[in-house]
Amino acid sequence: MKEAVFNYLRLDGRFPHILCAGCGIGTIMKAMVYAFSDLNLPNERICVVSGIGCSSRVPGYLDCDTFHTLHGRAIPCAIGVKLAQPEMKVIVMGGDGDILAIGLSHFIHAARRNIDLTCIIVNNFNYGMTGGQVSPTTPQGSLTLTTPYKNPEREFNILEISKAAGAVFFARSTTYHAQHLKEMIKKAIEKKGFSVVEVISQCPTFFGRVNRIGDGVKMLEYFKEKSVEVKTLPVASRGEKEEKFPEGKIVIGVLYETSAEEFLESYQKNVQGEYEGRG
Ligand SMILES: Cc1ncc(C[n+]2csc(CCOP(=O)(O)OP(=O)(O)O)c2C)c(N)n1
Ligand code: SF4
Repeated sequence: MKEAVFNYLRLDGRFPHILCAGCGIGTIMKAMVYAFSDLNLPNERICVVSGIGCSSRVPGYLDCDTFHTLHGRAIPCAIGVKLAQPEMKVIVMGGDGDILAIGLSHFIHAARRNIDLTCIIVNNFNYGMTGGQVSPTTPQGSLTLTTPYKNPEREFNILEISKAAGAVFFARSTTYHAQHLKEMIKKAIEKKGFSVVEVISQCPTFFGRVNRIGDGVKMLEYFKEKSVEVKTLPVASRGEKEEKFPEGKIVIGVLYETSAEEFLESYQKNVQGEYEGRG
């Protein structure tokens, strides 16, 4: 019998995929379709939107509504879909460059509005598709093909940006933790409001090789060794400033959760109130 997850994949000649051997993006796609399956989401109620980049190729393999749009523009397009079809589960999938460089202001404003979207950020610490340039999440001191003397800039803390902008949910996982990643994606999809999942993923072709971490397997071993689930940390130290990758630990799990009025709800309320006021 065909596994239920195959119902979410376009098997009509799309595969094999274009990703490099050992890339983490396929694992993230797999976790996503297993999350859809566990949540029993009908294909016609899912829309996955992406910009441009290796991570953004994922919607092309999915058998649901998909929207592969311009670099950095996935979030505004997803907002349009959600406003037109509020009953859809709308998921944005993109790279650290797509969402946090060219698309950053869209990310911040979507979080501020608290619109009901789930944003999956594939953090491979560089621009994979265009040849391994530095990105806003490249750790200070790491090598990329455009920072051959080590990146002098401090990297973004995606958790702090998300919180400050108004996101109501933030989880982090890695491609080593496939089950954990699936659970984080499920929680994010179920959360009403703007939810973010940061996935630490390997780009062996550029980041792993250039930083001498090694191939895909070596990078996964690295994630395994460096990660710690937030629930296992003493409560008092959970909110502390994290040690930073690559020297420090990668803290995974649900790192932030709160609730606030969702954009479509406040929008409906205001529009309705306005009409009632006039009547
Ligand atoms: C407006 C515009 N600027 C630049 C590009 C070139 N470009 C395509 S993908 C990309 C970066 C992709 O990096 P990231 O979002 O981190 O995704 P990854 O490939 O690492 O998954 C860039 C700069 C483009 N397509 N459009
Ligand atoms: S360049 Fe990097 S991110 Fe892109 S497919 Fe290859 S390994 Fe994956």
